[in-house]
Amino acid sequence: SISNNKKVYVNVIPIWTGQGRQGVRYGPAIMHGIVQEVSQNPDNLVTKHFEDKAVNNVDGRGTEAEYTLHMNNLSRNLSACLEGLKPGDTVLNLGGDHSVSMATVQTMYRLYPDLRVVWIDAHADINSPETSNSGNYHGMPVYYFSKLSDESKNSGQINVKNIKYIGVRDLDAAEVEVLEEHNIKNYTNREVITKGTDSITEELISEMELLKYPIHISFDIDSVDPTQCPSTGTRAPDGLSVSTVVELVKRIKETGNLVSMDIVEFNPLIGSESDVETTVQSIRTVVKEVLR
Ligand code: EXY
Ligand code: MN
Ligand code: MN
Ligand code: MN
Repeated sequence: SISNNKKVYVNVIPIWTGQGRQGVRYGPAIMHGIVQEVSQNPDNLVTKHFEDKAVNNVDGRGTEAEYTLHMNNLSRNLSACLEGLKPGDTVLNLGGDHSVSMATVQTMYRLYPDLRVVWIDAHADINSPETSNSGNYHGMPVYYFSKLSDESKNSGQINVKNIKYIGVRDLDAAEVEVLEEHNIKNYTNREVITKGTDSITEELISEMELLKYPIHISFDIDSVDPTQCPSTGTRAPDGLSVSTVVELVKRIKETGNLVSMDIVEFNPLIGSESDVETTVQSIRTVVKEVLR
């Protein structure tokens, strides 16, 4: 490959208090190993390991005020790590559960107020503490970093018209209402297959002006079909194929505007050894495309 000086900022963030299952804290270290293994430019990786204690409330998730304060602190730490970020560099956040995006997205939004978000997930993660049945913060990040919440909770405040979903198929009733009320588009797996990834990305590009503005991809591995990513806490059948995700990442990268990406919800304590290996293989395939 052509050697270049574009950096990839890799943040290893073992957040696990956004949900109740043990094990998601071990995902980031394994994914970091994958990154090192597939990188063709290891010298250009700028890696930061966040300590378990620094990213998790010791007594569990805590109150809303405690959790959001915690995430806002993490966001400030992330901002400090990204001080040297230059055009053409990429940020790769390895979670942890999806509540980490309460921090990662607001961090990128402060750097790039025109940020667009492509949310690849089986879930919309747009519950508020009031609408959530589970109380789990990994089901709420989109609420916090969008204008649905107020700035006292999260300084992200992205307009929902700059957020689009891919692969969502497991929604709470309250979430269905929010998506309808705010007209937030979700491309189902069926639509992706029928129209093809090329035409989906063309739609994303024209509707969110992705050739002009910076893009963040948040990739929850439970968006992928459980046959290909079984080791995750909230599986949902009829998911995307890994090759669809790879194609999406590839096409979005071709805009030249992909600035950051999260990979979250890998839980190596879920499933058999072979399930974990299958999941690692799928994540490796996606990471290869990200780093290409
Ligand atoms: N909607 C459900 C909840 O709010 O608890 C399930 C959320 C699962 C979230 C996973 C990470 O994407
Ligand atoms: Mn999610
Ligand atoms: Mn999910
Ligand atoms: Mn729920």
